[in-house]
Formats: sequence, structure tokens, C-alpha cells
Amino acid sequence: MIKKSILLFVAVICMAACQTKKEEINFPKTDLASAPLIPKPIKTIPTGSAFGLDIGTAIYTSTTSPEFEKVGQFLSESIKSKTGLDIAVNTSSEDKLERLIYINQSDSVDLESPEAYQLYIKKDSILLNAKTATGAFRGVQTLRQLIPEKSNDTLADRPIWVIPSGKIIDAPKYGYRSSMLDVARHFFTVDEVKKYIDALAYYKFNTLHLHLSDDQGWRIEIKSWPKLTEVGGASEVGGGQGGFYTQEEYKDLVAYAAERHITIVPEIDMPGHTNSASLSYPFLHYAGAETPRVRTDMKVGYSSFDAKKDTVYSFLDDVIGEIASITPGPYFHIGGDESHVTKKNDYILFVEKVGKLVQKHNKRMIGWDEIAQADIDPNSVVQLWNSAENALKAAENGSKIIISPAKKAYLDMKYDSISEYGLNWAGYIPVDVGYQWNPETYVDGLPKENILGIEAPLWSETISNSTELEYLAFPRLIGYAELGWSPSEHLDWDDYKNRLAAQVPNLESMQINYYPTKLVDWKKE
Ligand code: TNX
Repeated sequence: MIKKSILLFVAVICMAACQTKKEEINFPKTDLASAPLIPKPIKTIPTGSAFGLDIGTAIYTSTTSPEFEKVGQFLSESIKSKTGLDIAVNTSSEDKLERLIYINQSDSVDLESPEAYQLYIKKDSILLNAKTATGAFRGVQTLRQLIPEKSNDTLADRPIWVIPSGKIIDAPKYGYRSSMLDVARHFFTVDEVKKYIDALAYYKFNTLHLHLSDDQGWRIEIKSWPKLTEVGGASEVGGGQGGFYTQEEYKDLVAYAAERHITIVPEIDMPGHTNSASLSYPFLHYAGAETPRVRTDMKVGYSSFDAKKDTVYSFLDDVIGEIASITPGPYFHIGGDESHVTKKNDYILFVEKVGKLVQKHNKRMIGWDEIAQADIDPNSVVQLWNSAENALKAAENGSKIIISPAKKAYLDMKYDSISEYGLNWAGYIPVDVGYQWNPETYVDGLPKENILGIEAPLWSETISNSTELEYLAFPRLIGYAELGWSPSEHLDWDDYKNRLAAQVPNLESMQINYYPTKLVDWKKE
């Protein structure tokens, strides 16, 4: 600890001492306020000058937490992959050190949200202040977005990446900013999910909800009930081979997300959407439901667990327990949607009993909006996808609501009639329609205080690999990032679409496929 503080002290002194040796660079005038940042920060104050990112730059981080050093390392790796520059983190070598990026833990009261950060960009230094490593990580994403794709090679005798100077004060509107990936209708590999996580991190999402089970497939290893994956994991929509994550693979995904300050929310959808589970263990099957068989079609609402059998709940105790034990995040999603063949009384009984099991395993329950019909603990979270009435009921109960209306936020809805992939039961969602709505006023009469945040779900009936997934998710996902983060007064389509157009170099460098809607004047080279 002391050694590290001395390091920083030496670095700063050296910088001051080196001033004279350093050649003065005459930067062209910059304007931080016109940088195409997404999500748009709360406040941006340009000062017209620039920080020259070059080989003479070093990163230092607060010594108070090892988490801050990891954030510094993430920045260093991001800089390396964008520019090729090797920038050391907390190095003791003073060689060539001319400019400093300092990631500082600060307890300033202005940083009320744990994800808030302040960025001070000057000629010789960048100071990133945050209360938590998560806040620092969000600030690092802003910095990544400010680094130009190309260096300026005429300013000095070496390439310099010109970062506009000024001040950014920023914090998210909502503490829950999520996307959901349906890995059940089609299975997505660990690497495909990691690629999606990388994109989520870049746009400051903090949650990835994984839809781990459905009629067509069960995707997570449960050691005490091995047939779930042996039998239930071996199918998917369209007849492909399916697949599943071992618990080790799931843990790896959770850790990968955590390094990006993203929480994984696991979902086991029930009592409906359970054909693959009942096929694996027939005792789970409800008498009113269709007889389980391998399902590769896209129908919904025909399967159910038996809500009256004790053995069903001891099975679920094991399933929820195993998943909870490898999920560090606070939530467990129980699904609860479209249980059309489950009698209402049975549905309510089921949700209430499963709610208790989730609590027993120290998780906070989330469910699709239908669960608001049951008597749920106010600490449970209700995810609006369809019924405003259910959302209002949940608010009356004191529950928080996640806003993800199918008509506005479903990434699996087609853009228009000629979209290659997607469904259209909730309508078409062109890129502007996906952006131009307000989660705060979407449900008439829903108090703002009850809104936990927003989520953009991506159901996978019509997509089965990263290219297809990205066609539906991009560019709309980027708009949901802004809806979840930026203050409502900053949400303006004409301003946003120009910033969106400027994402092309990033999408290309991350090798992300996107739908090149004609509504945006894409800035292609
Ligand atoms: C409705 S939204 C569903 C899913 C489908 C989706 C397709 C929700 C809670 N249930 O089972 O995959 O529509 O858009």
C-alpha cells in the first residue's frame, strides 16, 4: 500500500520535472460536447484543448482497492486493442512517462450512485473519480469511446491519439439496465455469450438476464437431476442439437460478466414453458398440459409443472439451490409467463411456493408480469412485458418493476416487413420507435419510484448464432443503453441518430453485425 502511494508520488513529481524536456504539442481545437458518446452523459463541459494519448502515458489507480487496479488493467487492454499502445498500470518505471491517467477512489458526495463517475481531461492528465470500482469501470467506457480510431501522426514525432479535454459528470438514471438472451430456443455457446457481454459492457449495461430453460431445451447442468441436460438439453427450435452449460462454464460466464461489472440473472421459466423439464422427469408434468415430447416448434403456453405435488417443490428446491449457489448476484428469475394451461388457483399457489424457495436460497425473486396476480413478497421484482394492469398491481404491492414492454423493447421483433429475422406479434420496431419512448411514462399512473430499470429481451426462436443475434440486437440495443442511463431531457432522436451513426468504427472493430437501417446516415469510410 505505502509502496504504491510512493510510486504514484514519484510518477507525479517526475511528470512535473519532465515538463521542461517535453515538447509542447499544439493540438487542434477540440469540442468534448460533440463527441458521439452513448449513453449521453449528464453533463459535459468542453475546454477546447486535448490530452495526447501516446506511448508516454501511464495508468495509475487508487491503492485503496485491488478492484481499482483491475479497472486500470481493463483500460490498458482496451487501449492496446484499439491503438496498439502498451500502457503500463501502476508501473514503477519512470522512463518516458509524460502523461498520466489516474483512476481514483473518491468519497465525494456528488458520487451518490455507486455507478457515478467524474472525468477531468486536461493536457497532461486524465483524472477519473468514482466511489466504487463499478463507477470507475463505467467511466472507463466513456474514455474508451473518446479515444479516436486513428492517431494523429503529424503533431509530433510519434503517433498521438487526441482526446478532447473537459469535464464529464455522469451517473445512471436506473440501477438496473439489462438485456435478456434466450439461450433455450436456440443454444448459444459460452464464447457467443461473452461477445454479447463485451458489447453490453461498452454501452454501460449492468445486467445480463439468461433465459436458461424453455419448452424446447434446458441449458444449465443440475448435478442432482442430470437428465435435465442429458434429455432436456438435446433439442432446440428447428431440430438442431441444442446444448447446455456445465456449472463450470456457467461460473466462467458469471466471472467474465463480473469482470465487466455486469450481474447475471438466471431464469428458470415455470410453471409453464417447462416441456423439456417434464420430458426429462415425467413426474413434474401437470395433468392439464400437453404430453411432453421433444419440441422443436415455436408454440407457447401448452406445458406446465404440477403445482400440487410436493415432489415438484423438492425438485425445485434442488434446482434453485444449485443455481443460487453459483450465482453471486442478488436475483433469481422464475419466469411465470404464459402458463395458459395452468388453472389460476394452481398458478397462484405455485408462484407463492416458489417465491418462498427463492427466499430460502437468499435470492430476490423476479418474474414476468403475470406473477403480480399472486401474493408475492414486496421485495420481489415484476418484469412488465405485456400487462400494464399487472405492473400497477405490483406497484400497489410495493414491488419494483422492470420495464420491458414487447411493443417497444423486444429485440426479437422485426424492424420492418422485410427484416430477415424476428417475429412480429407485438408489431414492427424500427430503430427510431425503439428509441422514442419513455420508460418513466410508459405505464400510465406507475410511480417513478417503483421503476427498478429497463430490459431489452432477445428471444431466439428465429436466430441461432452471433451474426443473426447481432442483426436483431444492433443497433437497437444501443438505444436501450441510452434510455436506461441518460436523463430524459437528453433523449432526442435527431441528436442520438448522429451519435449512433458514429458507432460504426466500434461495431466494425468489435466485429458486430448490425442492421443498417435507412433511418440513420451511417458514417462508413
Ligand atoms: C413471448 S415475453 C414470450 C416468449 C416468446 C416471445 C417471442 C414472454 C414473457 N414470453 O416465450 O419467446 O414472446 O417474442
